[in-house]
Amino acid sequence: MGFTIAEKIIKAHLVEGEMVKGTQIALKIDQTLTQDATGTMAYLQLEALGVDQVKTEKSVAYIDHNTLQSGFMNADDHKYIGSVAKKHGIYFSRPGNGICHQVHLERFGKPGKTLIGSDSHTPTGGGIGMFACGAGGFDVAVAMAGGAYHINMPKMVRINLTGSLKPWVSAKDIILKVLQMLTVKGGVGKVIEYGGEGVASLSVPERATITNMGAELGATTSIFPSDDATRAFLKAQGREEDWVELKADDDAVYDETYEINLDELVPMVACPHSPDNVKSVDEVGKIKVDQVCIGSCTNSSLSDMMKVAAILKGKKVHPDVSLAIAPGSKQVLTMLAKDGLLADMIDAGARILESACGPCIGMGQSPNSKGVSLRTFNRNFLGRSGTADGQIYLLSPEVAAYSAINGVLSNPTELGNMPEFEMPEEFLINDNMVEPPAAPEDADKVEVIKGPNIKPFPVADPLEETISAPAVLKVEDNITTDHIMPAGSKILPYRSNIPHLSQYCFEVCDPEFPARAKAAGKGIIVGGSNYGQGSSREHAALVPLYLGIKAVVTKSFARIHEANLINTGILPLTFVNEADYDKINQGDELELPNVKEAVAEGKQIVLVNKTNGAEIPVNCNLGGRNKEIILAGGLLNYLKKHML
Ligand code: MIC
Ligand code: SF4
Repeated sequence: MGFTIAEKIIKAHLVEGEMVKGTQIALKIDQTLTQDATGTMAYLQLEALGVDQVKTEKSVAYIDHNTLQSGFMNADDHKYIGSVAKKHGIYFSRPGNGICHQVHLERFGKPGKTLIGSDSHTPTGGGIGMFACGAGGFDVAVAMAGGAYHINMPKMVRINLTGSLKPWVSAKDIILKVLQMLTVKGGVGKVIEYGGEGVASLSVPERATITNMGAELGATTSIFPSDDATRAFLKAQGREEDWVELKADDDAVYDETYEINLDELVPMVACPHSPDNVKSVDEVGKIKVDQVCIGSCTNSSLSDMMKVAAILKGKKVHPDVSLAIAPGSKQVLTMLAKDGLLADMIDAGARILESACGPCIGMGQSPNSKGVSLRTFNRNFLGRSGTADGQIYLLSPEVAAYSAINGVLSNPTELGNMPEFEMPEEFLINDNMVEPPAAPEDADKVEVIKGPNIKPFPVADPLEETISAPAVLKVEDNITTDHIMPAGSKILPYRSNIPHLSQYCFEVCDPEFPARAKAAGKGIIVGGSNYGQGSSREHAALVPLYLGIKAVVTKSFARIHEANLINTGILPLTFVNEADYDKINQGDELELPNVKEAVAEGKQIVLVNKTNGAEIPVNCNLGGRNKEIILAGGLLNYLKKHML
C-alpha cells in the first residue's frame, strides 16, 4: 500500500507511536515559527525550560501582529523577543519585514520538512510541501528545546483539482468552495491533501492561500505536492537547492476523496459571521460596501497584489469606500514599489498599510457602525474586526479590488480577458530585516530585556481528587478563541500580561464572566461542539486558568485549543451523549467525584449536577502523555519531572 504526501513526511519524522489513525504520534520538528502575540509567552516558556540553544534546524521569531505601538507595551515585547531570540539561536524577523506566514514561505520554508508555529495559519507552509501545523506556544517552545510534537495521527482527505481557473477566479475561490463543502468542522482530525492535474496550474503563493485557510476547516494541516512550480518558486527566491520532489504514491489510500472542477468555479464570498457561510458573489448580489481591506497571510503575495494593481490602475476608489491595502512582506512591498504598481494603487486612492496583520486582527481599520467590509482575510468571526456590528465578508483580492471601485460587491469576471500575471523569474532578495542569532559562544553576553508589561504566566496545581465547582458559563456551538480571549488593538498589547487580559475573557458572550468566575474562585465551563475553533492562542486557556477554571465540558473541541487546555492543566471533557448538554444550566453546582482516580485509571468519569441531581457520563480522551500532563497540572509541571 502506498503513502500520501503527508504520510511520507510523518513516516520520516516519526519518533513515537505508530501511524494508526486517531492514535497519538510524536514527530521530530525541523523548523518553528512564532509571532509576537503568542511569542512572548512561548519564549517565557522556553526560558522556563532552561534551554541554552534551540535544537531545531531553523527557528524564526516574527513581529507582525502587535505593530501598533500606542504605549510602551508592544515595543517592549519586541525588545524582549528580539533579545531572547538572539540569545537562544533564533532568527528575528523585525517589524516591517512582513507577516510570518508570507515571509516564512518566501525565505525559509522547505518541502518535506516539519514546521510548527504558534499561529493557527502555520499550515500556509503546506503550499510549499511542508507538513506544517499550528500549535500552542508551549508546544512550540518544547519543539525548540528539541522535544517532539504530539498529535493524533490524522485521517487523509484528498481533493482532486481538475481543469483550470477562469480569468479573475482565484485560489481564494477554491478554498471558499472547500469550506462550503466541508464546513468549519469538516477538517477536524484530518490532513487535506490536494492533487490532480489542476494542481500544476497553481503557483506556490496560490497553493499557500488554500493551505492557509485549511485552518478554517479545523484541519490538522493541508498540503500540496512539491513539483516544478515549487522548484520555480524556490529558484526565484534564490533557494533552488531547498527543493525536493514530493508526491503521493499512485496507490496511496485516502479516507475521503472530493473533486473540484476549476473550470466551473465562480467568485465566492464567505458571509458574516463564519468562514463557511459561503455563497457565490452573484448570489449575494450587489450589496453596498463601506470598506475594503486587502492583505493578511491569506492573500498578500506579489501575484495577488499585481492583480489588485491591474484592476485599480487608472481608476478611482468609490467615494463611499475606504480601501486599505497591506502587502504581505517587505519583499512584496519593495517589488511593488520598484515596478510602479504601488503608485497605481496609491493613485486610485488606496490607503497603504505596513506589511503586517493589521486589520485582520483588529489592529486598526475597524469598520463604521453596521459597516459592510469586504476583506481578503480568513476569519470573519463576530467582533474580530473591532466592532460588534461590522458585517465582514471574506473574498478574493480580485473581488475586493473590483468592488472597491464600484462601491458594491462586484463579480470581477465582468472585466473580461485577464492580462498574463507571471511570477517573476527572480524575486528581490534582501534579508536585512532578519537578525541572525548570536554565535553560541557569545550567547551569555546577550542581555534579555524584559519590560514591566511582561508578567509571569500562571501554572496549574496537580489534578484534584474531586472537583466541585459551579458552571460559571454555558456557551453554544462553534465558540472561537476570539470569543474566549478577544484580540484587537486595546487588548493585544497585553498578551504577556495574563492578569490584565483576564478582564476581557468571554467579553463578546458575557461581559460579567470574569467577575463571576473570580468571585466563584473555581469554575467549570460548559460548551457546544467545535469549542475553541480558530486561533492557536494559548491565552484562551491560560486566562481561564487564571480565573479558576478547572474543567471545560463540551460536545467536542477544536484540536489546538484542546491541546492548549491540556498543556495549561485544565481538564477537557466531552459529553458521552450530546443531549446531556441540556442537563446543565449556567450557575448549577457541579461535581466530578474521584476524577483524579478515574483519569489515572481510564475509568468512566461521571459529572454530577448537584442542582438538579443529573448524573452525566463524560469522556476524557487523554492518550498516555496527555493523561500524565493533566495529572501533573499542565505541561510545565510534567516537564519538570520528565525533561528538565
Ligand atoms: C489569528 O489569526 O487569530 C491570530 C491572531 O493570528 C492567532 C494567533 C493569536 O491569537 O495570536 C492564530 O491564528 O493563531
Ligand atoms: Fe495575522 Fe490575520 Fe494571518 Fe492571523 S490570520 S497570522 S492575524 S494575518
